[in-house]
Amino acid sequence: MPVDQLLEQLHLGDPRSVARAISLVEDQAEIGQHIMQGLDQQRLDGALTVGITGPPGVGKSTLTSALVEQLRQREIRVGVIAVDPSSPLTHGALLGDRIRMMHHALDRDVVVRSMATRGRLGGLCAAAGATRRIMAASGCRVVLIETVGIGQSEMDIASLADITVLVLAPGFGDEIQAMKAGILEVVDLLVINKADMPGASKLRFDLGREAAESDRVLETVAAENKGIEELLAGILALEAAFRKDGRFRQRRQQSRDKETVDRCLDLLRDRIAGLIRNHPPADMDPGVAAEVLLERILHIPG
Ligand SMILES: Nc1nc2c(ncn2[C@@H]2O[C@H](COP(=O)(O)OP(=O)(O)O)[C@@H](O)[C@H]2O)c(=O)[nH]1
Ligand SMILES: [Mg+2]
Repeated sequence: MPVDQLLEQLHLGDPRSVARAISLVEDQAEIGQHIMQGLDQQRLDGALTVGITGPPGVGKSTLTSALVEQLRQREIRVGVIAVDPSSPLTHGALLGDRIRMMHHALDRDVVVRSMATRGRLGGLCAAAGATRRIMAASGCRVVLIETVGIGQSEMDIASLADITVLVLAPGFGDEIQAMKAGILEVVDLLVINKADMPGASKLRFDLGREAAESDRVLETVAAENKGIEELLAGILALEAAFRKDGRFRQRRQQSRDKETVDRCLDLLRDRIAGLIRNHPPADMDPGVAAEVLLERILHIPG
């Protein structure tokens, strides 16, 4: 299919064209760049990306699915990106996510994409960034990105998002001990899921006074759709506030810059590896070899 036609179908929301476009961009084909440049800028600006992160097992996928349900009730088209940073050997997690999204499988206004890190976080950020833009251009008003973990790398992926939601659950409080002070500085909303389980109020207490008193801490029972409407309302209220006070624009710029750096580093890594393969450095100290190579690479036109 010619790229113009693909773009036209994509902007009409055709699921297969969306999937095809994402694959072409992931393969870093030249056509991928044409696609990215042809995306409707207004739709990109208007769409909201929400990062949903937290330790495995707290209920992120269940919560994501419940949010999708809630959005669809409001007839809002939604994209979901499920990121699995584990090795390709544990595809079980990805599959689980897919199955949980199954009841949306026939809904053409729910666009789902899973991706694995393949050990390249920079590449992943770039891929997730491009994917959310394609989804947005296809008419998704909201794109949810589910990532596992609360480490720096997951926060990096989450930093792609306009709004970040950290999900915790009773029994998972230990994971955040190290960062509990100021946790609300890194995330926009904190969700205590599995509020039906004993320990939910203790978790809230453990998060400290700041968190306990904040209206940015919400409780949900994702498995029973409880608190989801309030969570969505909270997300949309934050979006409105951020758009008004300029933070939305500022974050978009930051995430674009970060994506650009990541993309550069990826390209550079490939090019350097190629150079070393073709012209193995003589018996040089790697530190010296790196200096020499970098000097050369920065002077060689692509
Ligand atoms: N009791 C209870 N269990 C839940 C809730 N939400 C999710 N779960 C269960 O927790 C387990 C992990 O959920 P999942 O969504 O896969 O977590 P993820 O690894 O964070 O994506 C599953 O067995 C869910 O059914 C909840 O609100 N309450
Ligand atoms: Mg999950």
